[in-house]
Amino acid sequence: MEVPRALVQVAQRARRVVVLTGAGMSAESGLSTFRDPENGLWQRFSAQHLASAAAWDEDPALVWAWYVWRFECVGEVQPNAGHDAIARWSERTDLAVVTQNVDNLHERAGTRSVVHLHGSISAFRCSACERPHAETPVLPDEPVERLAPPRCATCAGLIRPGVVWFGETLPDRAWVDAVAKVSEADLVLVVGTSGIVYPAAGLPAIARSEGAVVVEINPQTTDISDMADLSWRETAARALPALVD
Ligand code: BJW
Ligand code: ZN
Repeated sequence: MEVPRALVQVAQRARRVVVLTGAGMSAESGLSTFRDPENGLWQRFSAQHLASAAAWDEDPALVWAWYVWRFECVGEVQPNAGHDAIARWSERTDLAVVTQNVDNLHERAGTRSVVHLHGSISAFRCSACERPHAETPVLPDEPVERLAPPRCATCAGLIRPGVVWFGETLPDRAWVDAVAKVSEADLVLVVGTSGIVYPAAGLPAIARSEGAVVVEINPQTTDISDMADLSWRETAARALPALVD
């Protein structure tokens, strides 16, 4: 595999690297992206009825069942060669991952510095008092359409997934960390995101305005492509090992 020469040079020289990842990063592990025209989650399920606070208020059992299924899917897959390559790179470079993904595949591959902009599918909390809920959800034998969410041991409020839905603000700490990291970076690699969802989609522009080189790795053209210094039309699991090793 031929790595673009300009990218080899900038990667060798970069002292601080940020890898900004989206659902395409985990596609080759077997997790669906959101907006793939054939198999994307939003082709098969309604974002409006599942990934918003209004959906939760209206039908928490529908939303809970869907996230329990997603939680189970994450447990069944493994980090791919792209996650592994980033983890190896992080051992020899000042590298941070800023991810929109709610899976834990970067951590399972061994990357230590991971900022989760949209929360985590395995972090549950009370929707009323916000206390974390450590118990793993009870998984049904087969996928079900509705499942009653558990109740908080302290206030009996409903337990919700610790993810960021449309219309909700990102966790303060994660957003502040992400802006700081891309502002200090020499190289920001944008891997497997459509660049549609804000404010995460604004990070590459912040990085460029602060002097970083922005390189996209994505088999498709995206909303980031025009502003990137370079777009490499490859998949994450093919491109990243070629770049890193
Ligand atoms: C591969 C590959 C391979 C495939 N290798 N690549 C108008 C303008 C600006 C903003 C807004 C607006 N109207 C509304 C908003 C706000 C809204 C927003 O941005 N909406 C847009 C859709 C327009 N944003 C929000 O609401 C955010 N909060 C916010 O703004 O707070 C302030 C506020 C508060 C109150 C009112 C208003 C504002 C929160 C956003 C939360 C997003 N949540 C989700 C669900 C998370 C939980 C869950 O997992 O269920 O996050 S939505 C979903 O999209 C998920 C993802 O993290 C996110 C981004 O998707 P991603 O990762 O880019 O995936 P895809 O599928 O889109 O793209 C995959 C890419 O991979 C593709 O390009 C493929 O080509 C590529 N690919 N195979 C490499 N092998
Ligand atoms: Zn509670």
